[in-house]
Amino acid sequence: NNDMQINVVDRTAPPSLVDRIIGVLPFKTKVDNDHPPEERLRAVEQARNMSGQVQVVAPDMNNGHNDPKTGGPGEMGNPVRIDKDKLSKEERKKYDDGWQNNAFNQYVSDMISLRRNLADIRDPECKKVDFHPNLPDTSVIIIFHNEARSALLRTVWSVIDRSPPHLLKEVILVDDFSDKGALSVIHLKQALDDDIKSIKNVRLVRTDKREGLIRARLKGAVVAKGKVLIFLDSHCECAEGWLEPLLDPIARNPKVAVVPLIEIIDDSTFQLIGTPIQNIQVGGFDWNLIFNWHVTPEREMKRRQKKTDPIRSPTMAGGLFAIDRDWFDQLGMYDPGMDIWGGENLELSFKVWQCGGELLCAPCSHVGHIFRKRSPYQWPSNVNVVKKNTVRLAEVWLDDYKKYYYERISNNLGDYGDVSDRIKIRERLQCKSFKWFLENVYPEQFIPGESLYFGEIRSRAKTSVCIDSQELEDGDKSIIGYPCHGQGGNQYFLMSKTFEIRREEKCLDYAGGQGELKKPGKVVSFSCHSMQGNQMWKYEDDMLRHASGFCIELSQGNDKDVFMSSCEATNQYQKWFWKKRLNNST
Ligand code: LR7
Ligand code: MN
Repeated sequence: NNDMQINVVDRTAPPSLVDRIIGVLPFKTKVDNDHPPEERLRAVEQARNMSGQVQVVAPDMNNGHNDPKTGGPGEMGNPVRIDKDKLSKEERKKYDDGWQNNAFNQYVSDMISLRRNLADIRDPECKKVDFHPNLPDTSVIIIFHNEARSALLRTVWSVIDRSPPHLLKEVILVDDFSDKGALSVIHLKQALDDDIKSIKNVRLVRTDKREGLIRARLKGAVVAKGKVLIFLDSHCECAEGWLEPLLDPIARNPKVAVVPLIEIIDDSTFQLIGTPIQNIQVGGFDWNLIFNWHVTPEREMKRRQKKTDPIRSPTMAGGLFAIDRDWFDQLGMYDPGMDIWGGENLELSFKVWQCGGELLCAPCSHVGHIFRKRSPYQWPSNVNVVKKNTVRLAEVWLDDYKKYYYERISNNLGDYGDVSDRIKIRERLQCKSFKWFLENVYPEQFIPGESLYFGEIRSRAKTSVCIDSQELEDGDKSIIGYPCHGQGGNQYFLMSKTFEIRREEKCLDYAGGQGELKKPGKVVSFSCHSMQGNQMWKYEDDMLRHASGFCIELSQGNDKDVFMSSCEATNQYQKWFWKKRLNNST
């Protein structure tokens, strides 16, 4: 009795796909927009299982993308777009709660198959790589606190479905004391226990109290049996071929930590697109000791022979990496004095390099991660844990360079506990200095004390006016003239060795030089990209000359406008005082 059909429509797909008939369901259902997502999802799953005899029809099953081949929302990493205004009242509540609880679109996550297919996003060259014949086996450790069940299980399934079984010793889930709402301990425990019962080699351990991600990972590490440990966040998806490229460098040298190419899973649509191999970025950090990305330096591109060769990276983001278990152990694993979140990524990065290892990015290993715009879970209210963790790592690994961080927290270190055990590890392993690390691993790093000029930049024509990089309320990032206040902040600039005019991670940038040569443009304060170009300046004869040949000029008519114009050595409005650094002492 094939009297009814399931209609699956994708409103964003080209019309030719919309009415494509895949089959007819042998039962009476019409599933459309007004049905709850579970029902819609089930219908599609059914349709999928019956391929051949099943018809997929048309209503927009999730107001989203359905892959015409497989019928499921989000298949192949396609986006799922929800028009939330079209949801029923109850659905709308679920949708809003999902965002509220997770800081990502749980409603969409719940619609997508736990085992969705992803496109093979590897570079074709990756399929030709000969991996080491004896790759070590691995324990994959996934820690979570109040994670959405669908996101967590999709992480687990992506590991299981896309890892060669002989290389995957086990998956260890560490529940860091989940305690919230639908994920109450009991609920999640029961659900998860059921969820994983049938999955071979998945183990679940739980902390007895909220430990934070650092100690949660330690808990997983000590019970792990694999030769290599791989850590993942609980909202990831491993793509085709992700595992071998992470293990290969470790098979050749156990003293390396290897990170995959971290792909963005869109927090709203769950779209996952691959990064082209030539656009890989490596990790750095700023002097607030915050991890950041930057372009792979030219010297590193040249050092490698093939585009599939691992790339040296000064630091790692922290959540996704592989490391030899014994070596991780020798390195003292993580600092168990670090709480909740933060700092552990740089601590591990620095000690890997300083203690004789290497940190590599494997260009053929792609793992998606849901990047969130805020943290959805509870943080301690009485202590700044990120600062505490960061001071701990600065004390142990940064030598004199810790002063740059301390200046940025007003030398107020707070109570960071005892780090003497961690210092002993550094001594025992005879690790190299932070200076060595900066010179050899991260020579691009901006070092404030090695800047050429520093402090306020004061007009000579109007000596009470300084260049100021305050960001105006309308989002205008142009620099302006402003009464000199002597307080540093927006008026404190440094010229780096590479001729940037910097304020922390922002650089003076002028983009109008090429092309419209005659047109005076605004100078903006823009994220430093360390590629010189529009961020390269010269300070000579009191003039601030841009790489384009134009100079910074203060308006004669008012004290606020600052713009670029043709350099004239006689023009006082182009003359500025800036202090030269005489030695490396500040
Ligand atoms: O108390 C907690 N207990 C936990 O178990 C807090 C968190 N967690 C879990 C959490 O469920 C998640 O699985 O720890 C994992 C990481 O927490 P997130 O997802 O809130 O962190 P993040 O992705 O925002 O932050 C990045 O930096 C962190 C610094 O401590 C960790 O190293 C994260 O693992 C790391 N994530 C990544 O590197 C993914 C790529 C992001 C980038 C850049
Ligand atoms: Mn994360």
